[in-house]
Amino acid sequence: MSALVGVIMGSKSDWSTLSHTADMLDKLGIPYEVKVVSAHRTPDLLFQYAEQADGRGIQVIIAGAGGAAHLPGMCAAKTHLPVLGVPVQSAVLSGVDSLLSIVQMPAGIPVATLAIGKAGAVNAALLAASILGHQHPQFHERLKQFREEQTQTVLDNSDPREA
Ligand code: RP5
Repeated sequence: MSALVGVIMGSKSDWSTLSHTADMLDKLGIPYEVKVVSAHRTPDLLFQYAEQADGRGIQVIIAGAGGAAHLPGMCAAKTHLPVLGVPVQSAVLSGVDSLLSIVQMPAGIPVATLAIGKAGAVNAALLAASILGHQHPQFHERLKQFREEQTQTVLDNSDPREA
């Protein structure tokens, strides 16, 4: 199966965060592609990527960026595909800048905004599985299995004093 999820990020330096998205997509068996696409440094590439993604079979775009994080919003402006935004934890403002840059979209162009950093990166992959699962029921099954295992792990480790 060719890639269904496009994982893009503003810089190579975002990979330490977005690699958690990739790990979870791997775990769920969802085919994806990864690419550095910068809203500011490669704006023409961003437009081309967003315009062509649908035609290439991509069904969900996960876009991570930090600081003045315009990538998810500009991507959403150029595609009808669902765009999930992951705010990368920036060095100077701890990712609050990234979060506010991504979440405050004007009515009319939505970006589904996740939490700052690793939690958001992991959850973006899980949300992609939820979205894709209607057309590809195997991803709903894997998502269900992941949730059951997660629940069991918590139940099996309920004493916080145990290592
Ligand atoms: C943003 O600027 C990127 O998404 C990255 O989080 C941040 C810093 O980029 P680098 O200077 O590390 O390339 O565009």
